[in-house]
Amino acid sequence: MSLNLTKATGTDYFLTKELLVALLVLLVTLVLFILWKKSRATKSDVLLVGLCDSGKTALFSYLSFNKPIQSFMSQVENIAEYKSKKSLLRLVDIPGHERVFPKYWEMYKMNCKGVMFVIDSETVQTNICDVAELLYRILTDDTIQSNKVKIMIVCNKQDKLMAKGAEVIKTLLENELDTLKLTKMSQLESIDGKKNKSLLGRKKKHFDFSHCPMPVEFAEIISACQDVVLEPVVNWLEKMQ
Ligand SMILES: Nc1nc2c(ncn2[C@@H]2O[C@H](COP(=O)(O)OP(=O)(O)O)[C@@H](O)[C@H]2O)c(=O)[nH]1
Ligand SMILES: [Mg+2]
Repeated sequence: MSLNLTKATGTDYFLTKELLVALLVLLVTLVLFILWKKSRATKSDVLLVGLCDSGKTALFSYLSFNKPIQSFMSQVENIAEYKSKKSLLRLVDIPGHERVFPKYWEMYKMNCKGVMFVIDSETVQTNICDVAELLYRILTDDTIQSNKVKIMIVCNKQDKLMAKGAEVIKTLLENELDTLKLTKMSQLESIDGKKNKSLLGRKKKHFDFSHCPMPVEFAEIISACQDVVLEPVVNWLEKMQ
């Protein structure tokens, strides 16, 4: 009798221990999930990046104040709140000058939810190397990739006579990014002698934006002159949560 009791108590003890472990695992998962949700929810910045003169400040001022603000050679960031239907965002216009860009990029990328990559559609073909180099840096950034930050390639200045459309710009960029990808891969290989994984897209395939781990969209806009057209960008911001 007393032996049976001991056995029963032992099994109970074992079951209770298992239950406790399961509860503990559940609790830790729950805490981690809440922390993860919270960290995603607190990311609220949408960064405007691009070469100088692409129209970042013009776009920033129309989105924030519905009118142009005086644009000097921006050396510091412009910040304003943006209320979308789903969330309160913060727009940050990052200076494009290569001397100051890295400092602001490092400062704001951690809290970033979306990137608007602004392009001057008129001069894009002549500046394709610089445009692609900057875009490559953003698309291959560890933080941007692991947080699956949404990217919008904003083809600005569509009112200009010689402006290229989004489809043409997409092809130009895919070709240039593919060349860059191969160059960077061979540079990495020559440094450590190993066959490296591609940092952008798929290793043996021509680069295509659909190979990126984050969603990349294109839009055509006009952010200065009489007929400002911002609808695609506004719709993209509205979807952000
Ligand atoms: N025609 C035209 N000019 C634009 C457009 N967007 C910006 N600009 C002009 O391009 C110049 C550079 O714009 P800015 O916003 O200062 O560029 P940022 O250096 O990227 O901030 C300014 O003279 C703007 O008025 C556009 O959509 N169409
Ligand atoms: Mg500016």
